This record gives sequence, C-alpha cells and structure tokens, in this order.
Amino acid sequence: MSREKSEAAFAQAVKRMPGGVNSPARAFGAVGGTPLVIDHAQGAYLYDLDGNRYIDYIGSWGPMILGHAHPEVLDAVRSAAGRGTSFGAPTEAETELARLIIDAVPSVEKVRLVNSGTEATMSAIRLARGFTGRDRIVKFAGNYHGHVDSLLVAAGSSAATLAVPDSPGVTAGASADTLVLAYNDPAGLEKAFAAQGSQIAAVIVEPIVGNMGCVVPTEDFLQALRGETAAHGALLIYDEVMTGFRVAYGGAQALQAVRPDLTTLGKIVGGGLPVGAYGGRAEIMDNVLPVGKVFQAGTLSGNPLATAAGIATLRHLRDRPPYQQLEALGARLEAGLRQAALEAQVKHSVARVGSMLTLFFHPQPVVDWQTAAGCDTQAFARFFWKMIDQGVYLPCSQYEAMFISAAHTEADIDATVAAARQALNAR
Ligand code: HOZ
Repeated sequence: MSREKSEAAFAQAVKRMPGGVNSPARAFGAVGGTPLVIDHAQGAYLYDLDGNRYIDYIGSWGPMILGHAHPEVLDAVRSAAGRGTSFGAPTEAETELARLIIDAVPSVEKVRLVNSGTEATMSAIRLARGFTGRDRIVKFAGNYHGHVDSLLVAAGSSAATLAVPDSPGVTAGASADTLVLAYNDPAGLEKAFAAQGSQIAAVIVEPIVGNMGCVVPTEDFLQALRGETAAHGALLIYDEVMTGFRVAYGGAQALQAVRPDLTTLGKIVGGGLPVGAYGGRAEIMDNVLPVGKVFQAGTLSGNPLATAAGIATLRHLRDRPPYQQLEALGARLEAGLRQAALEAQVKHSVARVGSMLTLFFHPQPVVDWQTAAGCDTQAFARFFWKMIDQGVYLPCSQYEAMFISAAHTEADIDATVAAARQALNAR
C-alpha cells in the first residue's frame, strides 16, 4: 500500500502549520508515522491521496453517524448555500434546530447554538458560575471538555494522548477554581462536597466517557453526581458533545435515570459542520444575554449551512432511527474483537455503549484515568498501523473511542475483525 502522496502532502503541511495539522488529535503523535492526507470520504469509507480506501472508525471524531457525504445532508447544505451563507440575523432554521434538540434531549427546555463543543462547555461553565454566584468547578481526570482554559486540567483526548493534560499557557488563576476528582468514585465526590460544597458552581462530566477511550459510569457514581449537586445547590453539567444523538437520540441522559441541569452538545448536532449547543432548564438558560446578564455571543452562531446540516441529520435520526442497527453492529464488532484478542492471547478489555467502543490494551476493565493510564500504548500503536495496512482506520490513540456509522455494514465489521485477528496475532 503506497502512501507516497500523503507523505509528500504532509511534508508541505508541516512547513506551514504547527505539526502539519489544525488539531493535534490528527497528528498521529501516539502512534508515530505520517498522518494520511484525506482526499474524500463516502459512506463508511475514507480515501487518501494515494487512492487507498479505509473503513473509517473515526467518523470525524463523532459527527458522521449517518456516514460521510450523506445525500440528505449534502442536499440541505447545497440548498442553504444557495440562499446565502451568513446573515448575522435570526433565521427560522435556528428555531427548527433548537426545537429538534429540545424535543430530543430530556432535560433541555431552552438552548443556545454556538460553533463548537469547546464553545458550548466554555459557555455552560460561565453560565453555571453566573447562575449560582460561585466560582468552583468539579471535573474528572481523563474527561475532556474541549480546550477551555479552566477545564484543560487532567484532560483526556489529545491532552492525554500527547501527555500535556495540563497545558502551558493556562494560568494558575484560570485553573485555580477547578477541582479534579476521579471518575466513578462516589466517595471522592461526597468528600469534596462535604469540604467545599457551598463554593461549587457546577460539576461537569462526560456521562459516558469517550475521551479516555470509552468508559462506562457506574449507577452509584451517576446517583452521587445528581444527589451531591442537588443537595449543595450546584449545577450538574452533562457534556454530551460525543454522546448526544450518538448513544441514543436523546443522548446518554435518555439511557440514564439522571437529569442534568445543563447539557453541552456538538459533533452530530452539526451533521459534520461546525455546531455546538448548550441548553437546560429555562430558568437557568434565561440568565444568558440578552434576557439575563451572562455574556456569550458569536458572529457565526446558528450559521445557515451548519444549521441545515444539523437539521437534516437530526430529522433523519428522529424519523429513521438507526440505533438498533448501530447496537447490532457494535455488538458484532465487540464480540469479534474480544474473540480475536483472546485467540491471540492479548491482555485486553473492551468497553462499548451502542456505536462507541474501545479495545483497551489492558487486562482489566478501564473505569477511570488511573486504569486508563496503565494501558499498553505501544501495543496499541503497533495494532493501529497493522490495521491501517489492512485498510482499517482506527482513532489514532488508545484514548479515543471508535465510532460506527449507519453506513457501516456487517461485511465492514467482519472485515475489520478479520484484520484485527491478523494484526493481534502478528505482534
Ligand atoms: N474531541 C475530539 C475527540 N476527543 C478530538 C478532536 C480534535 O480535538 O480534533
């Protein structure tokens, strides 16, 4: 498999952009080698500049649940573009995307559209602080909430992958009010609230983690999140940038008994274009300017093209839900990977919720950052490249989840498992 054209194009990129990329998650930092430069994508497949085809399990890091270049999404974007690309004034389409989100996500009564998941979490944190009049924020080690200063502490995703969980440039002041606790540790949470409960504005959490690989919360942890925040007058923020419209149409909260106060969204809600959103109880959301005093703004927020892609994607997911099909494909992939790892005698564990999945190179289930950090990341890197060589494009880090789309077929899954069997046996 030649990758000459990718290599030449990336050499040009490196001269002009830091690391050759516009987001470090793409830089192959954890697996080594040169990133593939993508020419186009269709359905479940990516095609690089050399014409190689890959079964794609990144899905643009989550948004492409319908598969790439879905005709309904493309038609919606083309039609919106013909009417103008940005107005800086209200449109009916914004209200329609807001309606779709509110109808889908159980705890959301009002919503504000922004341009990315990072903007959504940054804004939700500011709103929580403004609403409660408190400063402290609780986050969990290995959870990632975008590159917001106050949340870029013990962060997952690229921060964990590239070993900069606490970034230079984040001032001590910006993170001084951030309290980092262990995921899935109700006792730790109770202790923190017992000591500092009256100062805590909010707890922000990935209700199913995707950013240290897929990590599933325990029922006790979820109950403690809701119980402790409610008892101390703090808000509970569910970061559903990854899980929203992914694990269920209504997100993780539709699968769990817990209802958060605020929810952040991104990825699928924009159908592959840049959209984020934050929403929650009207009583809280009405503290945002211009009704309330918490400032948050954006020239391209609710942009017509992005909104059109989001509406087309959510309508499809609502009217022809693929979630049973995704569950079946996910279960097939999980069973196949487990079997392949067992046969190859690879120490492993697998975590999955619907179409989000991680094969951890760790003998025990990964429940928090401490266990995640014990994964054999070198073994992962070798596995990654052996999969690439067989035409399977996995997330290029042990600490990212695989995403399956509705465009994947059983044949794609079976080909992936066959490739994994070979890759794991060839170590
Ligand atoms: N938030 C994405 C999944 N961890 C990473 C995408 C990126 O940072 O480029």
